[in-house]
Amino acid sequence: MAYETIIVDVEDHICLIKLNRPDALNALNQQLLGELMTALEEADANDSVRCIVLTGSEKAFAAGADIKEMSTMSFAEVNSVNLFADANVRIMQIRKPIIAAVSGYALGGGCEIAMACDFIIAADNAKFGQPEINLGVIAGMGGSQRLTLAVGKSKAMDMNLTGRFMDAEEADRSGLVSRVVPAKKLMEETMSAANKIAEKSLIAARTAKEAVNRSFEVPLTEGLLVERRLFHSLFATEDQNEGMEAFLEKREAQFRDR
Ligand code: CO8
Repeated sequence: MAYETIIVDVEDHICLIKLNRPDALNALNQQLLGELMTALEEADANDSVRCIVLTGSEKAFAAGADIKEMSTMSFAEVNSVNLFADANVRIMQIRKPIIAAVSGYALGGGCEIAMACDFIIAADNAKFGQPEINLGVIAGMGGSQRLTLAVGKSKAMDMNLTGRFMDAEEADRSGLVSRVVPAKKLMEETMSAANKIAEKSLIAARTAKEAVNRSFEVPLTEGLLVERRLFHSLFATEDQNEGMEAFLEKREAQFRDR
């Protein structure tokens, strides 16, 4: 499919999706969100893709929902714009691993989309924020929920109430991102992480993702039971056999996603 607001490139089992509205700092309008959802769902269905990377430009991952597009909407209109509400639910339904590579601003909906990915690798110039309060509204795509789960109540309240930005160092310290790398090395480091994931058994990678995500939804005892059952289920795969045999034979495993 031909996209106008994103650039999609599939190479060596990695699907790289680049948000591409440079004049608006990658603000998320309906078109971009629609194209992003289609690209993610296509990557999930594409057998040659084993990991997805979502990124923006050096200046902005995404500076939030498109304020120009949103500003004149009535309650009825904003209430009926399913793409806003659905976007991060649909991202959660993608079963392949997704890494967000964040450089520059990840604000409002931009921060929320990054948080809906499986983990965030931040450039040292990254800035995260939920500044919706400055516009007379609040976060609407997970910024009051996922941010609180990631960094705890005090910092989430601070960011949602004052609208202040969190820099990369604070985001790292607070657990919002998995690591911080020099801005110039962001894509190299992210693609290296994506390649590592792409080398694993896709069945195991999907299952690991499913198990971690369950921890947000269910109590610990239930989550541990789910994890145990998922662990058991992997013993029905050829990849488990191959992974363990390869270890014992001191060679690289050749996973076949079976
Ligand atoms: N929407 C539309 N256009 C934007 C946005 C945005 N979110 N952010 C930046 N732009 C545009 C600017 O208007 C400007 O365009 P132009 O050149 O035509 O005037 C261009 O991008 C460059 O921006 P600036 O000149 O402002 O660049 P600066 O470097 O001076 O500042 C900032 C960068 C700090 C990122 C600044 O642009 C800014 O504060 N942007 C807005 C950030 C924000 O408030 N984000 C939250 C938006 S609301 C939201 O995300 C809610 C999501 C939930 C919806 C769920 C509904 C169910």
